[in-house]
Amino acid sequence: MKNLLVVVLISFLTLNIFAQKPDANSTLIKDFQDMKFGMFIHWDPVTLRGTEIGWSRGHQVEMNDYDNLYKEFNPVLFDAEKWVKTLKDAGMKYLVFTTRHHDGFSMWDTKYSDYNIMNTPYKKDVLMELKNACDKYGIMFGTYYSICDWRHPNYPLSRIKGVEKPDADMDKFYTFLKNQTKELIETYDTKILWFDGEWEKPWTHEYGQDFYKYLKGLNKNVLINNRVDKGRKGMEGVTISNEFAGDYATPEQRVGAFDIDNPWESCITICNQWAWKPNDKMKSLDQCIQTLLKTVGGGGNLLFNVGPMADGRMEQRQIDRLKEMGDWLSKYGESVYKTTGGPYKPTEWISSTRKGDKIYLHLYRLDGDKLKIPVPGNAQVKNCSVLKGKKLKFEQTKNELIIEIPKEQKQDIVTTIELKLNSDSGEIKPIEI
Ligand code: FHN
Repeated sequence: MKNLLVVVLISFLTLNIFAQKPDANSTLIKDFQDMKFGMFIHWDPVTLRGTEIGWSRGHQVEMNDYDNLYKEFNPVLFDAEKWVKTLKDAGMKYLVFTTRHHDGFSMWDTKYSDYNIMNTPYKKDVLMELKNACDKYGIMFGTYYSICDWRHPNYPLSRIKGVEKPDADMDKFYTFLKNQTKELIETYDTKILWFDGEWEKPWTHEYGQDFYKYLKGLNKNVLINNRVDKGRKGMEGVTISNEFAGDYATPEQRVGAFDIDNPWESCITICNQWAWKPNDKMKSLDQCIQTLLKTVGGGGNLLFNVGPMADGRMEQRQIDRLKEMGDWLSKYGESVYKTTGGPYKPTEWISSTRKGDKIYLHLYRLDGDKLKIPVPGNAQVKNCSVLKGKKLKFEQTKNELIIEIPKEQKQDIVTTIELKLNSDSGEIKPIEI
């Protein structure tokens, strides 16, 4: 009898999670996947020191110094519309902004902590300004929110040797998390809750499941990543089983593994550090474009991170790099937006996307002028051309598709080839090259 009760309880809990998960085919998830490309922004008073947000507290920056930076924080050159225009010019479709990172500083006018942006010399609600700018320019507004809080007295861990919190109370801390995220949903109408900092011991699978249910109860259409619970497989980002809550997987600082059946989004930095760092190394345009195309080719979204400076500006070199990406997308974006990954799985030198009766090949390197790849399943290629360019000669044998790409037809950074088929590309099973 007892075993039967346990089985019934586990089934109920699992079904309960399913009950809140948006149906994989719902427009919510599909619309998010169709956007393909978003901007991640890591920004708070730590930019005054140019060290890593959260992690440098009590390490590269002495704890009390870190915790008092907000008294100096005055980003007078912050302009939310400029940031959102930079996002749009990059061809990005959504924003995820760090509202509170592991250091516990809240970048909005929250009622639940005085340690917030309104108590800085700047005294303005940057989150509301960003939300309004996103609404004005048709950009989906999303918010990053850290579960762990190394400063908060009720969160048991500080991550600083010798700094203990004997009176920490995790249940009280969970109430704090629920109150703040309720503000993000009800006052700022966030469409995405991008959780992080779930990996430490104090946060449990029970909290994660309850939190997901609570948030979906506030708004069933808010997208919640898999870091709300404990099911994320490290930096690979995949969810280890359906028992764990979360609407999509979150590979970090890497292009995620090919998966066109489950939603996922790679979060990757344009430089090395998440928050602004002086003279940080920035990715080349080739690296940026290939990162985007290989992510999309694998079935994922790319959340590409910038770290604005303490005065409120984004670095001009980062703005310029993002504009270069946007210029490429304005010309060849049909091979990215609203596509599905594959059918050819990404390799180091080629990736692909598909939409309707078309397959797009993104070719990064080709020795010689003949591209030889397996045939696209049972589909017959009817036409082959450089996207926005000239027709290409091709031959389709029983097992091979051979495309001639004369040197003068090759494009900078990546050569995008459009294959027009005699059938729907969606029917083709994934192909290893
Ligand atoms: O510790 C954070 C890190 O600072 C950054 O926010 C990334 C973004 O996904 N997440 C954590 C590291 O996995």
